[in-house]
Amino acid sequence: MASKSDYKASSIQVLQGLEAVRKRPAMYIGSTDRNGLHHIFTEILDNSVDEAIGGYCTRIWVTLHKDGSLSVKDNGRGIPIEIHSQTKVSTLETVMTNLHAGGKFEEGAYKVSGGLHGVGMKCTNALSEWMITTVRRDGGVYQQEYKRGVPQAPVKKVGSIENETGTEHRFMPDSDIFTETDFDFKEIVRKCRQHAYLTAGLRISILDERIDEGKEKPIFDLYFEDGIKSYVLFMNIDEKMVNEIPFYVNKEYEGVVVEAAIQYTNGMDENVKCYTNNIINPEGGTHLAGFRTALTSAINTYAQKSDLLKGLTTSLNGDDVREGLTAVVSVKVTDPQFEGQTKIKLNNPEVKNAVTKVLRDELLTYFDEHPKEAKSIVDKAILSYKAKAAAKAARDAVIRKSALESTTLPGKLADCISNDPKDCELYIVEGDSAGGSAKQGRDRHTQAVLPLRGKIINTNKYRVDRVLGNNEFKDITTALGVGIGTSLDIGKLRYHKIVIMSDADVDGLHITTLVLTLLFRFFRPLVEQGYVYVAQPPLHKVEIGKKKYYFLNDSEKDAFVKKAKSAGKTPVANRFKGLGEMNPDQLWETTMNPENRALKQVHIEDGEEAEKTFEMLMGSEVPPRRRFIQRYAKKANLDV
Ligand code: 0RA
Repeated sequence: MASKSDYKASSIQVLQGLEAVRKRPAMYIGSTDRNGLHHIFTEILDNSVDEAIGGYCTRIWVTLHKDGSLSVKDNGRGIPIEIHSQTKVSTLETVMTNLHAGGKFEEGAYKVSGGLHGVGMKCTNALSEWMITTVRRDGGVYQQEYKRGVPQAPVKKVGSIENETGTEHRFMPDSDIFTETDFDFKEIVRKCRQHAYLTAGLRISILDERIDEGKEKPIFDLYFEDGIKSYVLFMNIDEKMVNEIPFYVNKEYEGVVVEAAIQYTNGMDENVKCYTNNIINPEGGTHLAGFRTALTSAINTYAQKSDLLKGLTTSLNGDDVREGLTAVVSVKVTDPQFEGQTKIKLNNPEVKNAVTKVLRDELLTYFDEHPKEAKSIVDKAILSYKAKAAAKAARDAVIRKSALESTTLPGKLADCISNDPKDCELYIVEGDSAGGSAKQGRDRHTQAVLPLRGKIINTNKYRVDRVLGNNEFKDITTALGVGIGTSLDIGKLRYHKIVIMSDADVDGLHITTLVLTLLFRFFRPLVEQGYVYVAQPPLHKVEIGKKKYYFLNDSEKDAFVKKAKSAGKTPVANRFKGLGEMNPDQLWETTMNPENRALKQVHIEDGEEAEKTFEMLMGSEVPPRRRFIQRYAKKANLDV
């Protein structure tokens, strides 16, 4: 037994540890909202799942009690209760209060705790108003009770039991800590379901006792005899299968346990989920890399050996073998390393090798033993290969035939005199009448004008061949002179300023967006390198006698009018309806003259944001687009 002074010394350590957790709970469990609340359940569940992964536990019971507490019970070995050599108190107390004790207990095999905020049972204990842990082992029932993490007495034996072992935790989340203390049954089921799929043979039962008397209490029994093989079948439940019999492997290689299940659908989508120690890695990592290498290599090897690649000029590539692929890759690693703060990508280099090795060998065996499935999988990949090759050939042919071949400048382009691109500007102008004004009003030496007559194509909505056939697209492409696609050469750009000029109303904004979308999709380097601008035509004209003043917005105009009136003048204000309303001189003065004009340079601050904005504006989803245009139309300001 521990001496009195030992017990005291350890209690001080416990208090210090608890204080840290209770003072800054978010640092340990992420947040103190609904997510944090469910996180302290996860910490407890994960420990029982670890016991199951180790092969010592087959059942877990989760109960949501009427009083608001939650319990997790397992039939594992039971947390050891004997006195810990370093801390001089029970091992149970040591792990529940996380006294810093190294050694045996810490050396668990494949710990789930490699995930985000893997902080252990101590945190759940510290953040619970009360917690009771019961251990059944060695013929006895042992118990310890805690309040806000503080043990109320040493572990004591409360009964005897034969032939039963396991651990049971029951805890009441502390309402001083959490903004919400009601557990969500669905969320609990979701977390348990994932573990059940990933731990073949483990049965997790969930009971909600909070339901009123007389009503049926929900019970959930999660059990998947075939683990991730069941998971893959479940993911494909509504699909047509290419290989009815899924591929499945579960093997250890140099300390890494590799488990994978694969089944192809006849669709196009790829759906691969990766896990490390039962934690999902949304961005994959070394296990995904190994998996892809093995899959491509094994399929090519088998296809070659079976003489299935006749007529193909190269081997099948990664894209080909991943079309229609549904797979789960789950690895167990003793010391998982993740990339970045969020730990969503696995980094252990040895895992790639292990996954490649195990999967390559086992896939080849599977192919040999299931020639029918193997041929279907290879045929599917070949189909993808051929479809891609055909699409590329067609695209190349169209590109060559259209934009790139025609070098004669479009007839409606009024080019400038200068040949030095640095000095030259191309005004892309909406509509014929505005185009006419711009042609007359411009500085012919440096300013070229391309009026757009027809409707400019929405390049986000149509396939490349349609876009390339569009006359307005061809005109812009030839005028720019840089070519497109892989042959785009920015050195050939004929104008260093490309200015989109359209009306400051909703239609004008729409046209501007269409042109920007086109430039963004087909001439992105021009946008990235700052060659693209949007002109800012004025909205208002104010005349005082013979003098004319122009304003970009309402507030500037109003202020001017007010001031002029207070000086006894009689200003006459007019709103421009469109560019076409201005005569050539006015257009030059207000919008094209480098001395007066306000040009807006188009920036890609964040490529992805820009892409999303274009998607939204130009994609086929109408309501968000309408909202965006309505919201921003007044500002007439598309600063991407
Ligand atoms: C380490 C060693 C042993 C049991 C456990 C951990 C254990 C921990 C938890 C947490 C929840 N349920 C658990 N079940 C088991 C025992 C080692 C032995 O008996 O030799």
